[in-house]
Amino acid sequence: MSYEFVLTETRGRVGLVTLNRPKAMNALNNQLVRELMDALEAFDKDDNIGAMVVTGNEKAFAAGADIKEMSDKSLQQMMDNDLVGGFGRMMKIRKPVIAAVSGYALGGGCEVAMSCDMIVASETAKFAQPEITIGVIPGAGGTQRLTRAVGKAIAMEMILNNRTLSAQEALQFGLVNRVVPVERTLDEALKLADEIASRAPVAVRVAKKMINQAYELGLTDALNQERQEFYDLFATEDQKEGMKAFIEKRKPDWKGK
Ligand code: DAK
Repeated sequence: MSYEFVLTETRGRVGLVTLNRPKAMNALNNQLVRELMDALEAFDKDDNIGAMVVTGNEKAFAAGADIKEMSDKSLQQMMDNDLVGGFGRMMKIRKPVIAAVSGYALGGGCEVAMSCDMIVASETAKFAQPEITIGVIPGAGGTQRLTRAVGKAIAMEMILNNRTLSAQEALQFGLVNRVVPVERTLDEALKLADEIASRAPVAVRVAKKMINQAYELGLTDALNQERQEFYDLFATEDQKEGMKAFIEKRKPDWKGK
C-alpha cells in the first residue's frame, strides 16, 4: 500500500512506520492518522512481523493534531470526524509498538507516543499537552494515559498549565523507557523491537494484552484472567517448544502457534 504522510519499511521482523509530514512538524491531520493506523494494522496482520516502531524526524515526533484542519470545525463535524475513530484503532493493535521520539511530542503527538507500548526518547524529546493554550483539552487519552504514567501532580501541571517535560524528566516520571542520544534513538527502538520480535509471538501478544488490562480491570478479575491466559498458553506449540528447549539447553524455535 502506498501512503502520502507515512513511510513504511520492514527491518527483519520489525515493521517501521515513519510519520512524514515534516513541513508541518508531523501535525496529525485526518489522513496521516488514517495512514498510520492502516500501516500498523497491516503489520499487525503480517505473520512475518513481530513488533513495530513508530517514529518521526529529529525535530518532531508529532506536534499534535492539525490545528489548521480542525480550527473551523463545528461540534458535529468534530464528532463525525475520522480522527475520533482513528486514534481508537491503536488500542486494537495486538503486537508491541515502540515509539522512537525525538523533538516535539505535543498534544496528539504525545498521545500517539503514549498509545504505544514503550517509548524510547532521544535527549532532545519534549513531551507536552498544550491543548489548554488553544482553548481545549486533550482528546485522545492525554488526561487518562498521562495521569496513569506520571501521576496526578505532574499531569495537572502539564495539562492545566502546559508544562513541558524534557526527556530526562519524562524518564524520571516513568513516561518513557529510556533516553538515548538523538542519533541512536531509532536504532535503540529497532533493537528493542527486534529483541521482542524474536520472542514467543503468542505469549508476547497475550502479555501485552494482560499488562493493558491492569488499567481496565479490578485486581481480582485481572488476576483470574491472567491465570486463565497462562493456562491457555499450554495449548500452544511454543509453550512445549520453549520448555523443551530449556531442558535440552538450546535456543527455542518459535512457531507462533
Ligand atoms: N497543526 C498544524 N500545523 C502545525 C502544528 C499543528 N499542531 N504544529 C506546527 N505546525 C506548522 C506551523 O503552522 C508551521 O507551518 P507554516 O506556518 O510554515 O505553514 C510549521 O508547522 C512549522 O511550525 P513553526 O513555524 O511553528 O515551528 P517552530 O519551530 O517555531 O515551533 C512548535 C514548533 C511545535 C513548538 C509550534 O509549531 C507549535 O507550538 N505547534 C503547535 C503545538 C500544539 O499546540 N499542539 C497541540 C495541538 S491540539 C482528537 C484527538 C486528539 C486531538 C484532537 C482531537 N479527537 C479524537 C477528536 C489533539 C489535539 C491537539 O494535539
